[in-house]
Amino acid sequence: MKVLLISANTLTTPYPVYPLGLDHVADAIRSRHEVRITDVNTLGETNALGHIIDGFSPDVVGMSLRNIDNTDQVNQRSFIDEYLDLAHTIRKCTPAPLILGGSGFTLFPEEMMTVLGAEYGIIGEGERLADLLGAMENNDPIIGIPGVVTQTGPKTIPPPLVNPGGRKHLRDSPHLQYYLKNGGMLNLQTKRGCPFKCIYCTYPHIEGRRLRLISPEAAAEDALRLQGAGAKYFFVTDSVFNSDAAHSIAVAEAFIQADIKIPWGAFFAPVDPPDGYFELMARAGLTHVEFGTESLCDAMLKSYGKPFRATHVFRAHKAAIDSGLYVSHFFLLGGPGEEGNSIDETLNRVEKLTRSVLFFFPALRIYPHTDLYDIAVAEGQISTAGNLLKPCFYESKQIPRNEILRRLKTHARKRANWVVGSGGANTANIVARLYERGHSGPLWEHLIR
Ligand code: B12
Repeated sequence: MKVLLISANTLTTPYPVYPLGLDHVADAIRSRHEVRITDVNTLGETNALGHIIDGFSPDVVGMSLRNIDNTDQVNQRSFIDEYLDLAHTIRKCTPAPLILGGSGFTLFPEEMMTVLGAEYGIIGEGERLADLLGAMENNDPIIGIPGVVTQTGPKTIPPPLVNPGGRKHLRDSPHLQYYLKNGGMLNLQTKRGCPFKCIYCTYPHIEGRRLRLISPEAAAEDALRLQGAGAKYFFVTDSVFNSDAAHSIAVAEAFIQADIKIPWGAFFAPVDPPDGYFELMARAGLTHVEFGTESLCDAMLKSYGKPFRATHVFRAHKAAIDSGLYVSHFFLLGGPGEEGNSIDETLNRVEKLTRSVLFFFPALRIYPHTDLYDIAVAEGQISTAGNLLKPCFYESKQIPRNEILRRLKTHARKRANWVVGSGGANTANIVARLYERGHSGPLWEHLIR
């Protein structure tokens, strides 16, 4: 079959993100089907998609829905209307069935099937498109294929694939060139899954709790592929890169062995690192450490279900800084139990995280399949009959959101390394201008004070 896969993501903050998921989907089906990937970021003229569809005549069209919104209560942005426009354009150009997938879709399959009126969707890993296409070709029953949903059938959450494997191809394409020109950043995955139990987080639902490791050699091969394609930087997209310290060490050693020369970054949990951990990472090319710290008040870390406490954060921070790495910390304020004192404790202790960038999100978005969802239902903040496609943010009973924001802004004043929210259109424009001038990578290191 001819399969057109479309990345629908137009968000360019904090920077344009290469649609890695579609490479994995394409890898899973390319031996039996003809696949083309198109990215809306590269569709300059109005009817460009029409021309692509006319020229290719796809038998099915897959739409990748990565972001539903920007999860930023301060500069809120939803992408549903854009997806609706895109789906209308596709429908005008071809009668081919529409198949939805992507992390955003996995969070809201029922809602997105209804809004976009697609024939099919795949919850979770899109490699299962191979099974759906096979059934379509053979006129076999669709209902019952793990992950595959239809308008009327059940929307059952599938078990994760046993062995996902790493990306195997990176074809030169207009969209690859777009990301190389706009920041030079590509990405790769070294494992799937997240074993942690953070109450607000969707990652275990999207990727499963059990870690499924990609071999360090395959990850290094993928990094070499990115390097060969001209990437100036890559991000390791694992939920938490050091959730399996031994595997992350083996990956770093494989990068050194493969002589990876480009810098990279990843998400880390600020837990006690093994001796020499960040030195090894730095030798393997790691330059940017993004710690999911969330709070510096132990009571809040406990409430969030985090697997570390503030003392661990300071030790992990020091280990990364001492290894010469750029360090950032992400904070989530206003969760269950947050009060004036816990906010002050976090904001005052943040000063100890020297030479870093601090990103603050002063509200937690409530997602289905999380403990925060159950807490919000029990507290009457949301109802199980409600629709969370339109973002709903948790409200602490002890401190109103505007008071959190006021305290945060008072502390953040004049500190260039304190960033509130993800930045709106203004940040996107600054980042775009820097990329035009030849800068590459995530760029937040320029804010370090
Ligand atoms: C890594 C990551 C980042 C990195 C990306 C770095 C980089 N250069 O790649 C950074 C930190 C930059 C980032 C930023 C943001 N992120 Co982010 N990110 C992730 C994360 C952890 C992994 C994404 C990933 O690459 N996975 C690996 C690939 C292989 O998987 P995948 O893309 O999901 O594809 C698989 C399936 O989804 C499916 N699939 C994908 N497409 C298709 C299409 C079809 C047709 C089919 C059938 C299947 C299919 O098959 C693929 C293979 O199995 C996810 C959470 C998660 N665990 O998934 C959040 C996530 C995607 N991010 C999210 C958000 C909100 C953001 C930001 C808006 C945050 C912000 N306010 O700044 C920005 C947006 C950036 C942008 N320009 O789009 C949300 C999106 C949900 C939502 N609320 O809309 C997620 C799901 C986290 C969450 N809160 O739940 N992110």
